[in-house]
Amino acid sequence: MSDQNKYKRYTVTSALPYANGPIHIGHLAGVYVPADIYVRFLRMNNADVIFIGGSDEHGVPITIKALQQGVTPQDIVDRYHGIIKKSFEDFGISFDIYSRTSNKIHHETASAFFRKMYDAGQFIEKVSQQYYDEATGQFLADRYITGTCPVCGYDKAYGDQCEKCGSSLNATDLIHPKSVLSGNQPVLKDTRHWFLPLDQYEPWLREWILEGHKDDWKSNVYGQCKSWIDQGLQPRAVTRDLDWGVKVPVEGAVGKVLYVWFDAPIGYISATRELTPDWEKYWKDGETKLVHFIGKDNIVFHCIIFPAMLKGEGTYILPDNVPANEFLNLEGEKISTSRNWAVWLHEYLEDFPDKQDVLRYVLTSAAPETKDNDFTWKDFQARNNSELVAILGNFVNRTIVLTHKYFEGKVPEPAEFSGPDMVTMDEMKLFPDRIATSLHNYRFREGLAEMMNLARLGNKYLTENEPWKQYPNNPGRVATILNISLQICAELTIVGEPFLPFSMKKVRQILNLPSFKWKDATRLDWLKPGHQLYQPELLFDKIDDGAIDAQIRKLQKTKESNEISQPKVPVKPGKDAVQYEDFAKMDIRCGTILEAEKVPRTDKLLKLKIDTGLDQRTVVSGIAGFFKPEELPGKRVCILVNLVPRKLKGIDSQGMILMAENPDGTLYFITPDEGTVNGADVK
Ligand code: B3M
Ligand code: ZN
Repeated sequence: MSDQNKYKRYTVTSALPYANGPIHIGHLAGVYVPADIYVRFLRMNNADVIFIGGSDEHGVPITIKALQQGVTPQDIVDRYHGIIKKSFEDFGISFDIYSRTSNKIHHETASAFFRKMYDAGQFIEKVSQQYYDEATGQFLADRYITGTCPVCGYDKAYGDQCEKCGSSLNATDLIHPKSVLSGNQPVLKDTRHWFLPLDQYEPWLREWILEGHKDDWKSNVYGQCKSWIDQGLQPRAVTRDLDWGVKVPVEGAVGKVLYVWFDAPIGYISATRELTPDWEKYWKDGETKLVHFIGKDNIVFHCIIFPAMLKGEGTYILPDNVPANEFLNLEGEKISTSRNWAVWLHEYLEDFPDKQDVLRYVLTSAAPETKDNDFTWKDFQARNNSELVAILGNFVNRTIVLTHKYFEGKVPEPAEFSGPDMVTMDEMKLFPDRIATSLHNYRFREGLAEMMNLARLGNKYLTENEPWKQYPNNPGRVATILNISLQICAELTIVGEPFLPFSMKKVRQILNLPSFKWKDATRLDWLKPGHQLYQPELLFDKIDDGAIDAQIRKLQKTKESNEISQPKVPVKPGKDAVQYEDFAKMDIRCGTILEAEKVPRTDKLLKLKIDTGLDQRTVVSGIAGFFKPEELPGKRVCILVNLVPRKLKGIDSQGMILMAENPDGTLYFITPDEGTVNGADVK
C-alpha cells in the first residue's frame, strides 16, 4: 500500500483490442476482468479514476483481415468495434469510455504527438531496404510478411513479431520470407522512414525500470524488460508504407502512415480527450497514477516503447505500473483465433445470458497472474457448483430464507453475544483491509480468494451454530446468529462488488440496502433491527453436465471445421426441413417503400408505407436501429403480404419486410433486382 497516498487520481487503461475479431476469454482473463475489478474497487474508494478502453483500428492486422474477406478496412473495424463494444457492455466491463482509433480526435492527437517529436528532432530519418512485393507493387509492412523466426524456428512468424516465442522482429530478420499478398519471395527496395532511437533511451530506461521499479513491477514484467534492455535496444521504425492509418504529418511522406504501435497507445490519450475537456490532469499531472492493463505480448510496447515516446514528447506522465498477465490456455492448448480455438465472449453471453459473474469468477480464480494458466469447462462447472453455488450462494440464501422463516423477513435484534460470536465479528473486520491490500497490489486471485473466505466464515458460523435446531428452545439465540449472518451478507455485498457486480447487486436488492463505499465495509451495522428484507432469490444455480458437454462439443466441432479460417461469428444453425406446400403459402411480393417515420416512444420501430403492387399498405418494422427514416423512401424491398395483420404500438401492421440478419445482428434489406416491378411474385 506504499504509494496510495502519493497519488490523487488514477488513469487506468486496458489494451485496445484490434477490431478484427471478437473478444475471447484470454483477453478477458489477461486484461479486462482484472482492470475492471481494480477500477470498481477504486471507485468504491471514492478515487478520481478514469477507465479507458477502445478499439485499435489501424495496422496490418486490420488490412489483412479486410483482404481475406474482400471488404474494406473500414467495414472490418465498423463491424468488430460494434460487436466488441456491445459484448463488453453486456459483460459489465465498466469503461468510462470505449473509443476507437479511427476517430478524428485520435488522428489529430497522434499526428500532433508525432509532429512535436519530429520538430524537436527526436526521430532519425533513414532510407533503408524493405521487402517489396513485385507482383502487387507494394511494400510489405509487418504482417504482410511471414517466415521462419530466427529465434525459435517457428515457421509462421510475422514480419514484426513471432507469436510463438514472443520475440519482436524486423521483417528482414525472417528466414525464408514470403509475401502474404502473392505468396512470392519479396525483394528488397529502398524506402524512407522515421525511427525512434531507442538506443538513446537505454540509460534512462535502465534507471527508470531496472532500478526504479525493481520491487513494485511484477516479476514477469520486470524480467521481460530487463532481457530487452540487456540485449541492447535498437532504433525502431515508427512509420510504415501503408494506406490505412494516421498519415505521417510530414511534407512529402506520401503513402506513409504511423506504425500502428506508435498510434495505438496514444489512443488512450485521445480517448481521454474525448471523455473530458479536463483530460490533461489525467495525463500530465505527477499526482496521477497511470496503470496499463495488458497481456504479456504487449509488454515491450507499454514498458519500453510508449514510455520512451512519452518521455521524448516531454509533457506526459509515465506509467506507475504495468500489471501484465501471462496467457490463458483453453483445455490445455494455446488459444488461437485463426484456428478458432477460443471461447468467444459474445457466444458465452448467448449461451449463459445471466452468468457474467460466473465467468468473471472463474477467470479471476484461474487468472494467469504469474504463469500461463488453463481454462477448462470442467473446472468452470466445478467452480460454479462447488464454490459459487455451494459456498457463497448457499450462505446468503440460507441466511435470508431463515430470516423469513423465523422473523418474517425482518432483521432480528441480537440478544447477547457469545464468545464465538465475538470471534466471528472480529474476524469479519479483517477482510476489507486484506482484500484492499491484494487489489492495490494487483493480486486479484488472492483478493477473490479472501472474499470467498468471508463467505466461508459465514457458512461455518451458520453450520456450527445451527439456528434451525435452536429456534424452538432459544429464539433469542437464533436472532443473534441471524443478525450476525446478515451482517456478513451485507459485508459481502461491499467486498464482493468489484469481483461479482451482478450478483452483489442482487444481494443488495434482497437485503434492501444501498451500495456502500469500501470504507463502510468494517462498520458491521448496515442492517438495523426491524429492517425489512425482500424475498430470497437464487444467486447462482448448478450447471449440469449437459451444458458443459455441449460447450466441449462445440469447441471440438469448430476446431474440426476450422483448420482453414472462417468468419469469426458463426452463422445460425440450419432449421428443420419444410414441405414445398408450406413455403408456397407465403405470398411474397416485390415492393417499394413510399414513406417512413419513427414510431413515437420506441427505439426500434419504423412505420413504413409500402407500394406492394396490390395496394399501398402500412407495415411496422423493427429496423429503426439500423436505418434512418429519411433514407428509406424509394428503397425496393420484398414483403410478405399475407401475414395476418398485427397491431404494434396501436398501429395495424399489414405484412412483413424481408430482412437478412448477419450473425452479428446487423440487418440488411433483400432488394429485388432491377427490372422487377412492384407486385412481382417472389417464389
Ligand atoms: N491492439 C494488440 C492486441 O490487441 C494491440 C494492443 C494495443 S494497446 C495500445 O493484443
Ligand atoms: Zn519465435
